[in-house]
Amino acid sequence: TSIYQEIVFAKKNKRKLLVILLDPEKILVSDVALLCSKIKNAPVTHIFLGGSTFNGNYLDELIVEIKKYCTLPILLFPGDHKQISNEADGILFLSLLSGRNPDYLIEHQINAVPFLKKTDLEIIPTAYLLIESGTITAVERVSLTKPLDRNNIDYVCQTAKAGEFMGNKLVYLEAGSGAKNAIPLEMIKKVVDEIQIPLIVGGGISTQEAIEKVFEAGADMVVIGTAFENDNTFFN
Ligand code: 1GP
Repeated sequence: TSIYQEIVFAKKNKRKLLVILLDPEKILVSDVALLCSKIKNAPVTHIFLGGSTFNGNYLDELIVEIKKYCTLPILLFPGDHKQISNEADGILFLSLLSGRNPDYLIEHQINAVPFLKKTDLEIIPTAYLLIESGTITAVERVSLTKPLDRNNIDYVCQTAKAGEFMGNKLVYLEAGSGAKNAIPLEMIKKVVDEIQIPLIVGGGISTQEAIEKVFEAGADMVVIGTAFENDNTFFN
């Protein structure tokens, strides 16, 4: 079975999925063994690997090293086509539907094709929606796009639904790494009612209680980056 089928299966069975986002820029290959021992003690189901500014150096080596210690599925979460490695299991093929920069809607995706054709990665088309979070986050800075208004839930729902109609398999509501304000729970509930496909929520989620609330609101996958980066014992 594919990683995506397992995500859909988990959604159907209301089994919540917890993702650790690792930013390759912040990890040394020599740190991986220890890092993986911490991940093993945590109720984590998937690893996302990527960042807005990573140049792709050592990505293969890093993934090979992670796979020595950890059997969780690794999905690339790339900022651009330089962050593609056949050592991973799959890739979120993101389209930044909240923004109006054609580079992040289609140009990077086109440029990724020659690289993707050399891999057997599972490709999961994902509608990626950046939501305003009280601070300017890396996604906004790097993509040169404005996030969606966090108070205009109807428009966010419409965008998510458009993403589904376009054939995306996942919707990712992103507040941005280290966001001051995470995605509003009310927004998560409304988007879940609107779409049939699984929903990923991330950005600025920094406590166990917050994770629980996001799951209760209906998210299928929750992504934790900064909280685990700052404290490797976060889940213990
Ligand atoms: C960012 O959604 C992820 O792309 C995770 O954000 O670093 O704030 O947990 P945090």
